[in-house]
This record gives sequence, C-alpha cells and structure tokens, in this order.
Amino acid sequence: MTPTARPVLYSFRRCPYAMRARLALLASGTACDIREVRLARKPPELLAASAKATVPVMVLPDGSVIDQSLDIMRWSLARADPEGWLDRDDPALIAANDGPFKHHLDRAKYPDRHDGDPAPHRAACVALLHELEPRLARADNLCGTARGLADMAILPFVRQFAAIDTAWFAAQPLPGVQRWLARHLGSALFEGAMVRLDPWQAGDAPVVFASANSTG
Ligand SMILES: N[C@@H](CCC(=O)N[C@@H](CS)C(=O)NCC(=O)O)C(=O)O
Repeated sequence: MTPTARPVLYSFRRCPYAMRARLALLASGTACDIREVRLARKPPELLAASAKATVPVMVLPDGSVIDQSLDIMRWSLARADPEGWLDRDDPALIAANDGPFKHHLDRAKYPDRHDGDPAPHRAACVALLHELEPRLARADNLCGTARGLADMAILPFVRQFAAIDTAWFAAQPLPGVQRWLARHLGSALFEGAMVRLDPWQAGDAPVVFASANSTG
C-alpha cells in the first residue's frame, strides 16, 4: 500500500458506523483523506486494506489498518481530545446500541429482508430508547452536560431509526431522546460530518476531511 501523509478513510456518507468515525475524527482535529465508497462497487484498494470490506476503514500512514468504527473513534480521540469525549464513554450503553438496538433497527427499517413485520421491532427500539430517557432528563447528554463518545457512537443509529418515519417518531413519548437528537443533528459538528462527496476512484485528487482546526 502506498504510504500517504494523512490517514485514509474509506467512508460511506449514510452509514451510521462511518458517521460516528467521522464525528470523532472532526472532534479530535484529525485530518484525513476521505474516499467515499459505493457499497455495491467497493474499490479494490478497500478490499486490499480490509478483507471484511465494511466501512469505515482507516489506513494509517504506516500502512496499518483500523477497520472497526469504535476503534477509529478511540484511536483519533487518543491522539487529541479537546472536548474530553473519552471521559464520557459508556461501553455498556454502546454495546446495547450496537447489539439489540441495531438488530431491531435493521428489522424495523428493512422488513422485506427479515421476517416481514416491522411493528414489533419498532416497539423494541422504542423500549430501548426509553432506557435513555432518565439520563436525558437529568442532563443534555448521555453521560452529563457535554457531548461525548457515548453520544456520538449512538446518535447515528437513533437518527436512522427516527428517519424511518419522522412523524411517527415525533409522536413517541421520548422527549429527552427527541431533544437530544434534534440538537445534535443541528450542530456544526454533525453538518461537517455529513459532507456530500462523489464516489472515489484511484487517480482522483485527495479530498481532505478536516475540521477548521485540524492538525493532520
Ligand atoms: N462493526 C463494523 C460494522 C460496519 C458496517 O457493517 N458497515 C456497513 C455499512 S453501514 C457495511 O460496510 N456493510 C458492508 C456492505 O454492505 O457490503 C464497524 O463498526 O465499523
């Protein structure tokens, strides 16, 4: 693999895993070259870097590869963490999101690919989101006043759930989650993470993904 000055991130704009990686990269001020991937036509460079070929994948300048979104978050925040996101981590909460919540989310969103009836899976997602309500009644974020790793690891999945039917979601008795979601979706950080890019192919000029105060 050709070494590059910046890490290379294979990403897909709408993928919640890639989204959380991008959020942490921006928060840490880690600049990278971003390569937007079409999941239906993954570039050979991505397949060469990571045989499991999911996004996000980060290739570091020394050629090492990080192919789990949470690991990309933790790696970038270990480099620099100006907002103290690592102080607001909650591995158990993130595991509940990545496990049961994601399981039901997939079945609520894509009923045709699963058992066909989204209703019980929507209800299961709502029940899991209810468990966040006491935290969000006490404070603006999941682990206290300020946003942190737990918020940003979970938010993209809750966004995806809410987007299945925004009117229906708005009618659910989840005031804390709804407030939390709306506030973060309207943030400059989230806007920065959702930049629209053309799919990458070899030979394209690098596209730098960075916050205004990124260091590289
Ligand atoms: N555990 C991985 C999961 C990543 C993942 O499943 N990403 C999806 C897109 S949202 C993917 O790349 N799927 C492969 C495909 O659709 O071919 C992570 O946290 O990075």
